[in-house]
Amino acid sequence: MPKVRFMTLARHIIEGEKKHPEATGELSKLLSDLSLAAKAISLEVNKAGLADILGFTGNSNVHGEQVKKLDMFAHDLIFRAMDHGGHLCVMASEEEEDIIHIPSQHKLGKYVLLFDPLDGSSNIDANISIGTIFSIYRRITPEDKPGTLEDCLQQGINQVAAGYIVYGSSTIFVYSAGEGVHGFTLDPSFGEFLLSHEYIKIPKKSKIYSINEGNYLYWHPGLKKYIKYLQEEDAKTDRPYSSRYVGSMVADIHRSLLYGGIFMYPSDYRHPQGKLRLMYECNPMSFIIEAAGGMATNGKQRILEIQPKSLHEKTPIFIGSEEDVKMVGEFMAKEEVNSEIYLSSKS
Ligand code: P6P
Repeated sequence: MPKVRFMTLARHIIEGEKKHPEATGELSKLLSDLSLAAKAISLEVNKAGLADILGFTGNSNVHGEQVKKLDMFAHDLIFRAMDHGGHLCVMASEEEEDIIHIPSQHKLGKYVLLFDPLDGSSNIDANISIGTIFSIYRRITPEDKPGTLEDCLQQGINQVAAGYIVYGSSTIFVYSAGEGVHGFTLDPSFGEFLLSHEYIKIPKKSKIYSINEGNYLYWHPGLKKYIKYLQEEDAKTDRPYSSRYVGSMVADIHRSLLYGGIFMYPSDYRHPQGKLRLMYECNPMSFIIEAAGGMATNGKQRILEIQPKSLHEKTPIFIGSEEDVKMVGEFMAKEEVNSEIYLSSKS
């Protein structure tokens, strides 16, 4: 990894905006506000086992999933960090069924923030890496009124910035605002995110695949053949691949970004749309991976070109090294079966 400049996240964001004379600095401040929330979440995640905030709140989120205290903490913290900066006209979160309006006493801004406050939260008690994912758009409705659902339901290609924070052995803030993908590692000794990975590029081809093989029975026939292909021995094509699966999207995709790899959460006949959410998981991650030279599809279509229909809609996702994502699409196209026959199949 080439030696990077001694630079904070805040300084890097400002430098990035300086390349755009028309920039108002609002995006810089928005991202800086987000990094403040990330530092506070990191502190709580790292002491979760001690601060007795583990365990269920007894509540459940809009998807009926038991919500861990840390989920709620992260959601509330991001809201409180972002609601008064004057940069946003509306927000949306995995933890809230509807869009989140900016309190009337605060100035409205031109941006929209969608976020998953704590992805992978089912791993919290096992001390496995978890993360925050965020996606930022410019509003498309008139600027003198509160933001609307229409401002939130934009195609991923319209994102102006996106990123994630992975709370692992260290806390890393990864973002792109269209000028490359950059990573910043939190130095807890003085509470700054310092540039640690500049202009990250994902390898075009890898030898790591990441998928929950427990669902093998329910997969598309072409996906079954693809995974079996990866497990065959052939030195010329770097096979067999290694299998790595954390079960935390941010951790699995962060590893794929740095080492190369393909992460897959496909549809299957139990979950025709897969499990992961388009707006605040798949779109931001696809924005990052494409900005790093990778690829992200739903098996047929570029994720960023999917026209959203609802805030919490799910999509199958195949994301990572370009050649690997292309190949799995080819395997599935070859085995393409009529969806009625496939969905009713039992093997
Ligand atoms: P499964 C975590 O619960 C999550 O939402 C993602 O972070 C992760 O990639 C996926 O679900 C894991 O799902 O079904 O393999 O446990």
